[in-house]
Amino acid sequence: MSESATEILLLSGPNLNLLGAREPEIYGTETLENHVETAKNAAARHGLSLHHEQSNHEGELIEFIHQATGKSAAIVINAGALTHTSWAIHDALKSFSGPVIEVHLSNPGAREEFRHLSVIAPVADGTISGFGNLGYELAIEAVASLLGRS
Ligand code: CA2
Repeated sequence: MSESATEILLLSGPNLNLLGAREPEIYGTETLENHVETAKNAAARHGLSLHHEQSNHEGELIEFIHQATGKSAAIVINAGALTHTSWAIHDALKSFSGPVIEVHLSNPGAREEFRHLSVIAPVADGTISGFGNLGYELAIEAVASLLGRS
């Protein structure tokens, strides 16, 4: 990554494109577009830009992570249910040299047992969970701080 990179890559995993339409009692009524807008506005306050990609395919998410090297200063990721299973995303994130922040709308630790394990957490600088839309803003604040831009 060039020292001057100011772009944050926001990655959204499987089913997050359905937000707003189903399960509002767990994930709220806001759409993924709303969360991206929140993150973009927070990034702009720190002179950072934000590029968003959503995919329902594990391999595609891995390609986006590979492409971030040399281009993005940091990655914010909500990997959806792949959070709990994808060692391939774990490995891809491990090879990215900038800050990585894991974000979740809900608090997986307070939900079903299978959501208690995150295989992303060991390769993230930190995790923000349970705050819905606010979590996206907090994740960008964390990135700005880690990049020395707060
Ligand atoms: O809380 C989060 O942000 C999650 O990453 C959301 C994932 C879930 O599998 C994780 O355990 C926690 C689910 C993605 C959204 O799934 C939807 C399914 C139906 C309707 C709307 C969203």
